[in-house]
Amino acid sequence: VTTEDLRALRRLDLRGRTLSLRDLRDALPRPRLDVDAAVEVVRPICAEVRDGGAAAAREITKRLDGVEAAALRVDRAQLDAAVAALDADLRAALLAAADRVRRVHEAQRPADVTIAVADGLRVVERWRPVRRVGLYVPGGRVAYPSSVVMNVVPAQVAGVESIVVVSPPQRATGGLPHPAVLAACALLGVTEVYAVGGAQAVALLAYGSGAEQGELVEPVDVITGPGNVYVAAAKRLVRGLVGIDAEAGPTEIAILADATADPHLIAVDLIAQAEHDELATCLLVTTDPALADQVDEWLRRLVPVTRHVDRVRDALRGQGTVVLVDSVDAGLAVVDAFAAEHLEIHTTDAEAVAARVRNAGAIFVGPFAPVSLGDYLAGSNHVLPTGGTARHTGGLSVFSFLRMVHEVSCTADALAAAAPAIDALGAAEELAAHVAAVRARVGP
Ligand code: HSO
Ligand code: ZN
Repeated sequence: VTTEDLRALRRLDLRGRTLSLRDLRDALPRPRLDVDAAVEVVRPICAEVRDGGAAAAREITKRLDGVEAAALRVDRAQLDAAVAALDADLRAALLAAADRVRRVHEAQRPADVTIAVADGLRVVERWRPVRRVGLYVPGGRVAYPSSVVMNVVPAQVAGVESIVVVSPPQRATGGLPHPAVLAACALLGVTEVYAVGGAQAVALLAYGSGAEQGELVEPVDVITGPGNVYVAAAKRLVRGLVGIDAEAGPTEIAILADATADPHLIAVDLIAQAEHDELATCLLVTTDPALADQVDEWLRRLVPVTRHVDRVRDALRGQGTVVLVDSVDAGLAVVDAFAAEHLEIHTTDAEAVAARVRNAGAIFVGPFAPVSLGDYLAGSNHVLPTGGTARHTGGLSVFSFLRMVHEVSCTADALAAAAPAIDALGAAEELAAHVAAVRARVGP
């Protein structure tokens, strides 16, 4: 790798220009992921698992991934062995991360609310957890025990009774999922783990499997967790039958910076996100062209010596962009249009600027709150909306595992008081039996 291999980041100069929201979105980088095409690929796979259960999921894994799981279910001794083999510092770090994530997510747990709507008529809003959740944990090139924490802890805090993890078997570990993933599961008290990945794992979670199909796996109510395009496609396919968190796309960072920002810190944070994926998007939005030049310079210096240089270079070349704007206000319009998974604010009065952001998965304020802190140890969740979906969706939280249920109670008098209005509404909709159901109780 030579320094020539990294040219300056692509520049988009919006100074003195006002683009429509549509044109602005089109001008910003975003890798195309064809989930629709992948849905057609995974459709027969999911059907096979629906009909053939666990045995089919195993057979597909052997056929497509070329790995044979020793057994579909990881047994207790294997989980214990993974914990025993875990490096002591990593163990302590995982527990520290889980503790912080638990503290933040416990504060999210909503209280039930009782509303006295009228004399004798009461509505209680109750938050109920779903019963069973399936968590997909990717394997292969990336195995993230931190993501086990980010998915499992909020489900536990929400009160989910049954949590199951699926993760692809690795050839290197004799057909078991990644050992750090197994250890993280066991540390958090998750003991139902299956060595299966890909679309077949998502289908297995959604449809379940009968004991006569090789293994009894009860279907889940919600599936969460990131995965590749086939996992995303399988989630899209089973959505409705089960709830899904989101289709996790390639990761993104946007940094909003003015002339007070430190170009070195911006460069290291862009590289940190780019090391996840050659499809990662790194965006710098700045009022200062000189800062952009300095960031370029740091990138030229740092990229060639970074661990995952190929991936980082591909991501920066493919999607890396600097947007030049006239003011922080104009920059805010750009970051809102982009709706990044992660947004860092490196400006004067960063907190006030952060408060004005409308669209972002998570916001990191000032020079000492890098995304890497949020990935591991801020207590915030790192499962965040990508691909612009931050415009309408938040990150994973206890609410991903809760539903609100209205509970209605009413006295005879309160029903009688409501009856005339129900008569009128029922008449307008020509639903005489609705009216009769009330009148049967309170008389004419
Ligand atoms: N930045 C990733 C999460 C992650 N980072 C896991 C390290 N491990 C997507 O938010
Ligand atoms: Zn990360």
